[in-house]
Amino acid sequence: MESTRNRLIKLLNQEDNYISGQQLSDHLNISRTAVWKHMKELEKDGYEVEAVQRKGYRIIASPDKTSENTIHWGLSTSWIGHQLHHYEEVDSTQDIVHQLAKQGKPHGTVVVADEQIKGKGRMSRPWHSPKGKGIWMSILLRPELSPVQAPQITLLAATVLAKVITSQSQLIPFIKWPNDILINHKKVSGILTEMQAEHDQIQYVAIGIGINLNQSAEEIPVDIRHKASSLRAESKEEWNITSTIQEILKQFESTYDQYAAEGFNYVKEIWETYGYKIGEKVTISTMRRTWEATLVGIEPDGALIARDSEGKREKLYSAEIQWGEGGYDAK
Ligand code: BTX
Repeated sequence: MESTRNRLIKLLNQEDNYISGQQLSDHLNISRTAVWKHMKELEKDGYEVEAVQRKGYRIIASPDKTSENTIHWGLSTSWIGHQLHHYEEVDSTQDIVHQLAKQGKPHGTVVVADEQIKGKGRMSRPWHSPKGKGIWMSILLRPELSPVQAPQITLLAATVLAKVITSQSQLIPFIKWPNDILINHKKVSGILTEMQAEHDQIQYVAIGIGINLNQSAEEIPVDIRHKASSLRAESKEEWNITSTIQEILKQFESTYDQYAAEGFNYVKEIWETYGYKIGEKVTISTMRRTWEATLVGIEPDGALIARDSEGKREKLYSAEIQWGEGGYDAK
């Protein structure tokens, strides 16, 4: 059910059309006083509402700050992000989404924060998440999949981010297996997937997405500057956080629906077109040996497939890959 606030925003935002207080109260089925209170709230959120006598009201400027309202407004999805929780500051959006999942919140619930104090990467590594500089977001999914298929969702999320970056800029993103997004060999985004499963059934999956949007090169911490960047540093353009979140949610929903209908091959094909060093030679070191291989693609269980010089294919799960010259090697 759409909130009164959202319906109010939509009514006020009809191009060139003013709408009277009475019409708003009739449409929304609330009193004139309630309409007025909502208007005040909108102004607090940063909307500018123009009031013209005998004509009515309309929105002339919407805020550039991120909030539940600004994300909702103009979000044309059917199941993702309808339940949306925005925070100015959290330890980690993953912690919050786990709590919400345990409270029974639905498939498609989204948590967004302006800043994370304890943003986390894989294997408890830290994820730098400075205030207002990027997208720090978690999505709750309740897929009907077996736990072994969970890596497919991570791969899917990476294709979504690559598609959004491609559609919004001239940048050329690559997905470094399994789930880093690189631009010019530097990481601009990471994905953390955490899963709760029982009796061979996924209860829920929490997909954490971090994207560096507007840090300048100097704002990237010194210790990772050689291997990390932001979309702004690479594109030389400012990125709008709210509209990029909307774009990701829209693209996520359509990719997920298509995947649910067609299966993993749909994701595999897109992933491989963006795959970093796919079709190229790299050096691989496993516990047993070090060898030269050509990267071929991905498997339904999330493994990376490599082919050795004799044409023998091998599945890699957590091999150390030396990505080669100009490549991304650091952890
Ligand atoms: P990862 O383990 O692949 O990457 C973590 C590593 O990346 C760190 O050890 C560091 O070297 C480097 N790093 C740290 N911060 C950044 C950054 N901002 N940009 C580029 N490189 C960085 C990747 O883990 C998964 C990251 C998921 C982050 C999201 S944000 C929303 C959600 N909440 C949360 O706590 N985590 C996820």
